[in-house]
Amino acid sequence: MANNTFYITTPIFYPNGKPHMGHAYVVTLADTLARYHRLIGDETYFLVGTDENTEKVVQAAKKADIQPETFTKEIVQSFKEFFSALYISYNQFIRTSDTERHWPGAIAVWERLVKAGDIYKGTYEGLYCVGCEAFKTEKDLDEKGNCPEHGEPPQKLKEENYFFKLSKYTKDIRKLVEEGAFQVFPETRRNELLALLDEGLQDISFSRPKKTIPWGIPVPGDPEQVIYVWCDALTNYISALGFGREDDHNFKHFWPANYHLIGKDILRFHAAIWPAMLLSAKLPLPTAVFVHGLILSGGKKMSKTLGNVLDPQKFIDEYGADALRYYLIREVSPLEDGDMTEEKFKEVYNANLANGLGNLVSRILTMVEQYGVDITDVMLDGDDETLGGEEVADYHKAFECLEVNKAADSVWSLIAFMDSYIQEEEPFKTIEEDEDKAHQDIRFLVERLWEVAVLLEPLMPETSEIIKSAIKRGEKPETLFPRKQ
Ligand code: ME8
Repeated sequence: MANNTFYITTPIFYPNGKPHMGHAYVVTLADTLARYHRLIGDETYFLVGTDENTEKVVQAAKKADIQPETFTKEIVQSFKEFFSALYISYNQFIRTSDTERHWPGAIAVWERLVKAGDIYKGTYEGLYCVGCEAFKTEKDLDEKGNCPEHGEPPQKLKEENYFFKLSKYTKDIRKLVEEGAFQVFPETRRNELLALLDEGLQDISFSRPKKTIPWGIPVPGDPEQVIYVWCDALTNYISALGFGREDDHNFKHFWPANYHLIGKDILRFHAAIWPAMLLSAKLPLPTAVFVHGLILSGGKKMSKTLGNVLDPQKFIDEYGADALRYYLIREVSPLEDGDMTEEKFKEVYNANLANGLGNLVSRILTMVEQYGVDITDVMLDGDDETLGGEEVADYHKAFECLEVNKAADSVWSLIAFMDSYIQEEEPFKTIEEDEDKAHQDIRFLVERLWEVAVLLEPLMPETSEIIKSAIKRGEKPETLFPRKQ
């Protein structure tokens, strides 16, 4: 029987600075889901990338006094190194500056919109926030007339642009959302979208003058205009699969996506503009958009002014990538905003990793070594009939609802069960008077430990490997937490 396909994407990030904790969060969440789907046998494709043809990037390069090409190349390299340090198992890293892989798809979509009669020329007179890379209206601003997100006044623009007939698709999108053919999770975000659709969508500017974004994708037939950042960026999800190119096998195979993972800041783009573009282009819509919460620090948005910005690389260097992954996955619910401080991080690191999982692994394998327990015939396939059955079922259920924090909870329930098993059965004592029973108990614990390692693979891939190889050797790992001495 053919396996299911599973296609998951993250937002493509602006390469105007180094990766921050929010980037670490969404790629870890997506990676955990991708690894889980590989674990259950789905043919999985996981896409990440960078959003480069933007004014924001042009400005940052100018400030650094480097050509945008060189500037982005360096930042992209740092993103790739960061993803690799965090064990992000992406299948492709798409760059929107890639003229071979991305541009044909973006141009092909534009041409389809034109063919549908949905692109027209007009004059845009209004406001633009470079921070958001988005057009604004007065009601989007705070009382001082600033963008609430970036604290700066937007630019005043008067430009001749091409417009997209977004208004035409309000009803169709609403119907698809209500029927469940296009899903938006969680419920709060779905309601937010429905409220937006109730107001009715306005036509939007879909191109910018070339003089503003000198290196964007030229509008077919009008070299003075470039395709507007969002029309360009959103198409990455299909251009990366080969849409618009001769080799479109992956597009045919993996599209529509199962999930676009996004933050709530870009809901309108993904849940209104993108589906409208796909309807206009007569292409299938993604099955679902999943909107995760934001990571706050000490209850506040991270900002340089508040001095509460947490650098993900620092956590990887000090505690190891799996410890950071653990925090982001278990201590933050993907459905709500979550909080992170170094203090809280250290607390759960000590309680659940060093003294929790680390201690348990060490205790069990020390007994194996000390008492010469034969674990070669212990079933090590991880899916045998077990007392952990209930936890395993909960784990799968949690993943189906994308509640990765609950999946981690069920692994830690299994860990707690094993701790209490050792406490109750006391194999370290019974070894004196009933060696057989002690060996049997320890073998049972090793079986469960293997199960824990299998279940941990999507969440903490390195830890999973270390535990498995320690079991295979029958020796406790040299170091689990901390990884670095
Ligand atoms: O918006 N907590 O790129 P971007 C959790 N290029 N996640 C956060 C976060 C936080 N505090 N801050 C950011 C863009 N994120 C566009 C996207 S897609 C076609 C184009 C995550 O570099 C969250 O997923 O600003 C958010 O949507 C994304 O980073 C924005 O990244």
